[in-house]
Amino acid sequence: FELNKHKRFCVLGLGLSGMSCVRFLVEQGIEPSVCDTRSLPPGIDELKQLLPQVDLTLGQPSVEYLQQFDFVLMSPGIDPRADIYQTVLANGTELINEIELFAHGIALTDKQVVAVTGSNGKSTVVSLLGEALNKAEITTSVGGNIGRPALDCLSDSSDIIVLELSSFQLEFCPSFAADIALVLNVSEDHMDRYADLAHYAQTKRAIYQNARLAIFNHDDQQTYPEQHPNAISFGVDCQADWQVEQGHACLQGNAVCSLQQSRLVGLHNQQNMLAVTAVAYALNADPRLIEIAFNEFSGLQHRCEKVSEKLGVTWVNDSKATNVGATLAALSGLANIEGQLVLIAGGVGKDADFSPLQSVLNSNVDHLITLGRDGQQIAALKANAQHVSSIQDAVKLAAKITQVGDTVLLSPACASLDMFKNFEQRGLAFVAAVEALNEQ
Ligand code: UMA
Ligand code: ADP
Repeated sequence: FELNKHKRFCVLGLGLSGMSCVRFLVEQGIEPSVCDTRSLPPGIDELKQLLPQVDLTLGQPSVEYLQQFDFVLMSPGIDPRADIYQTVLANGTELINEIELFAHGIALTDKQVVAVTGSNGKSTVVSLLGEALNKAEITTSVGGNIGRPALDCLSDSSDIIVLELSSFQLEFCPSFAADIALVLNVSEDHMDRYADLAHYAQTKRAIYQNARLAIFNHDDQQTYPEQHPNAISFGVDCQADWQVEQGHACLQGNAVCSLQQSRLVGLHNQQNMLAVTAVAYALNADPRLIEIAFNEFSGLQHRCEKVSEKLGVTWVNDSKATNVGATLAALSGLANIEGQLVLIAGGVGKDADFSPLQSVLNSNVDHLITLGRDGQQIAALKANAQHVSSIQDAVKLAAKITQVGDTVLLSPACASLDMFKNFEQRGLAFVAAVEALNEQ
């Protein structure tokens, strides 16, 4: 489509993404209308400052309202399957999103774009990739689902933009073309927004459309691009182009950089570093500098993060584990610990099937404590699991049943939104509850 003043745009949803769309359109000389179903959306003050006379509608929009626009910019948090959006679409209004605007904005620059999706590991990979490329003096901005809107990165002076993209962000952006597109893995998540796993996986694979280079996970069929002319893979499988051999990221058997000094633990993080190496290498980053970035990176907060040794127990905050795949990765990373393992899990399950947790809950986990809206579903998978009503109670109970040398892991396999603002707040509440434990 053309970014044209004569077309009518509605920005639907005034969160981070919606506000970045408003700013971008205003810079292009287009004044959009704005709508949010909430009575007090987060971006409202900024909006009123930027566009005091803006046409703003709060509350659920009607079909008649939306139909007056040529384009409706859908916020990632809005479920497009609702009848109203399907009706509007059928009547000729185009549904697009921030990433579609990004595709138009990037075309006016000579920047390159790396786009990363996957069910787990996205934030770790884009952060580490940003560090590695900047270390290699390839100036890089990192944005997207990680928190800084993609559109905001366009005004940076960097040569590369690395975008973390969620499946929601890949839904309405037919013009988006990454230079390098990477799908890390696909496991069940957001089943409350997709018909089934195949639909969710297909949405993620849309990241490969028009990409110059597609990078996929050889161990995970759901990540395979369909007939891409230029695709390479990483994985444990011996047919993968990139593999870890003797602690090194290797391309077709040739060692490129060492992963041995990295502080990131677990097989999943080895795969994350392998994927980062594949991208950075394709951008001609110096492998010695990639390796230095790996050695310096200590991991992100709330991802299998060791937060305390209170009472002689190792307390691990993995609050970002908002689906089953992430909790499986955490449990596999802790498979060889000495002492007992207590797992705290539960929250909003997003219609997930928790049964893949069952065998590891019974082999690797000594005590299971659950909480939150769907915690009982996880508790049902293990005998003697205990359900509690707050994170503080979970921590106190964990302290009671552990001894010096044991480990307590918060890895919920669920979103936090029933009890917390977000996963960060949940992780911080866990840490505060641990700190509040009485030493004697
Ligand atoms: N909402 C309404 N009415 C509206 C618009 C939104 O009720 O009219 C609700 C949504 O249902 C949602 C919440 O408001 O619960 C936030 O939605 P939003 O679309 O306003 O979100 P933004 O603030 O724009 O943040 C979005 C991403 N949010 C979502 O995809 C839900 C952020 O990812 C992202 O960091 C940001 O854009 C910048 O790109 C967050 C996320 O939870 C971290 N992502 C999911 C995940 O990682 O699993 C996909
Ligand atoms: P995302 O941005 O995709 O949510 P994060 O890097 O924030 O990914 O990590 C989210 C959760 O997934 C954390 O619990 C982390 O330990 C786990 N994780 C990270 N990388 C992987 C991976 N490659 N496979 C499975 N789980 C992973």
